[in-house]
Amino acid sequence: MRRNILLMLKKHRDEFISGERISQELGISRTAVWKHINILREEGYEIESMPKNGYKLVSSPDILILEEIEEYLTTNFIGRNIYYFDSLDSTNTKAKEMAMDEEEGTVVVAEEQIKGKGRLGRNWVSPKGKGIWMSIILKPNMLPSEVAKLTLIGAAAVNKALEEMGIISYIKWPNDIVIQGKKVCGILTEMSCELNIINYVIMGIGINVNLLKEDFSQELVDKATSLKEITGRDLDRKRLLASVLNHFENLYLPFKQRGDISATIDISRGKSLLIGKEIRILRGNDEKIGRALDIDEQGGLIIEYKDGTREHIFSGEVSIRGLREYI
Ligand code: BT5
Repeated sequence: MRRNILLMLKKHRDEFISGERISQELGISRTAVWKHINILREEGYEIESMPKNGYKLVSSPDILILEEIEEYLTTNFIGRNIYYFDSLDSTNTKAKEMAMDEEEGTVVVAEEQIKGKGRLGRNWVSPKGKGIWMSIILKPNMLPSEVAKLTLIGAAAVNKALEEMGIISYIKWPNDIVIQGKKVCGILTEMSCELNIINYVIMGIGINVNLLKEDFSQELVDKATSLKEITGRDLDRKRLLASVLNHFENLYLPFKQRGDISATIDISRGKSLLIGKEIRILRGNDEKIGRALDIDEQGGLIIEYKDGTREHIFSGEVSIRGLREYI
């Protein structure tokens, strides 16, 4: 019910709407309307009320609930169901708990993560209200070996969404978004599968939106940054979140339906931070040096070694040689 009241207020954003009209349209008493309005106020909505005129929505809180996101969404199924939490250990962990019972495209968002996860058990800094910490539940009907490509789709979607906001970013294959040599976004793709069947995939995306330098530890401050640090202004998390989901669906659908990942590969190549550079490739304890030549049609990074041999790698840890910073 509260959602419907909010939708009515949003529809008549710049005008008053009477309590009587709300109560009639929604079939509830005027006292009930008033109670819901008060709860909305407690949630951070600024609602003006005038005895004769009714209610007017003045401003909405900066929270990532569906009601706030959906006006920017153009998707059919990605993000049409959003579970919102004030605080979680990790949105990926929560999404995994929920995945078997949820529809594909369901999103889990938290304002903060207490134990945000990176790859290989690493930590992801996720302070309250400053970033986009979310996980998308996916149920693609494909071989588990195809799943690494989803990370590239996630990275391309974030790159495109930032571009839409006038921010140029680069993709450090396979899972980082980098601006001015520092990481602003990381992606953690996890999967549950049996033999050749995927039960679900969790695509965790963390974007540093309005974090300040002091939000990062001493050690991180040289390798991590936020969109606010880069642009000097607060960015609209709701619009950005919706835009990432919109781009994600656009890039994901052809892949899910026909295995077509070409649009993503174009972005991965065009915005690649690695192509043409000498890089260090770390896999387990094995470290190799090579030159990143290109990204192939399957999303693999093509590397040429000193002896002229080439290899296509599909996962791993890479860094650019000779650069001391994070990349
Ligand atoms: C990643 O791992 O980049 C994947 C990060 C995924 C985070 C999202 S948030 C929503 C969802 N729920 C989760 O629990 N996780 C996902 P990796 O490539 O391993 O990078 C991790 C490393 O990045 C750390 O060891 C730090 O050095 C650095 N780091 C930690 N927090 C950071 C931050 N907020 N911004 C930039 N770098 C960070």
